[in-house]
Amino acid sequence: MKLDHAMRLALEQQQFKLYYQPQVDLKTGAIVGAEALIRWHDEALGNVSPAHFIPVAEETGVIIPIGNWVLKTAIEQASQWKSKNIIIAINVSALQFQQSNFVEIVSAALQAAELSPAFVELELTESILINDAEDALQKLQALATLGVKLSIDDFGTGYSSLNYLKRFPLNKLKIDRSFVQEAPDNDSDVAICSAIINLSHALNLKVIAEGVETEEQKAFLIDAGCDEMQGYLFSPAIPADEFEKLL
Ligand code: G
Ligand code: G
Ligand code: MN
Ligand code: NA
Repeated sequence: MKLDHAMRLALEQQQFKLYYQPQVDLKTGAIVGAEALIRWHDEALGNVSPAHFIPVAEETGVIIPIGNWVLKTAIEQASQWKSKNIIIAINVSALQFQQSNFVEIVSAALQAAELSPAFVELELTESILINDAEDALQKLQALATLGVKLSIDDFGTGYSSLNYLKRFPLNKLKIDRSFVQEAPDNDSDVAICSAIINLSHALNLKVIAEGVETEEQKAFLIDAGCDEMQGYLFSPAIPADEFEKLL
């Protein structure tokens, strides 16, 4: 497969980059976190969107070396930002999480970068939690014991089962941007966002809204008690040196 080969080459030739999108505390306005998002500029293909190549990487398995590169690179960056008190959120694919030594890979990257696990949050998808729940539980407990934070990405869009909210040692839910997009005009979206916020707090979880693009959405989320937001209203994902200027 052509794209698969291009991705392997891109890894070898260090063509992937990580950008960082700020996560902002809605009470204080402070930047409290950054989601690492992969970017790829290929000479022949131009900018290739992760929405395009990540699913292919998941199909072919090349997500494993790519995902491990993302982990290592984001953790090295987090180590440089230690004094800034921000948490780096890292996306984890199901296949990557299923590696039998996934916990050791995370732990080794933290040790190599001399970084406290408390600065790292892993963004899990609902599919990670439903595939082999016993294995997932074991790994998540080990990660939580290590001190890494755990969040559910795109909450509410996957094969949701509320069962895992009580079984797994989670820290945060990320409200999928599809529920934020039409708030506060769409009554169903308002109800869904409010319900996720209340559910999170009742379970002692933090909650962040993704894809916040307007002042109206932000005002609604503050009013509904949401803890954090992420979205173009504040900033898109940007290179590390630009992110530093925001801190
Ligand atoms: O950054 P956004 O631009 O276009 O990302 C598109 C999709 O790719 C999102 O679903 C996002 O979660 C995913 N994605 C971006 N970076 C990474 C990454 O480093 N690892 C994984 N597994 N997914 C990523
Ligand atoms: O699936 P995940 O939540 O990891 O995906 C993050 C994706 O959302 C990336 O593609 C990122 O570029 C995109 N994104 C971030 N902020 C916004 C926003 O305010 N609006 C929209 N439409 N997309 C956003
Ligand atoms: Mn994400
Ligand atoms: Na999302």
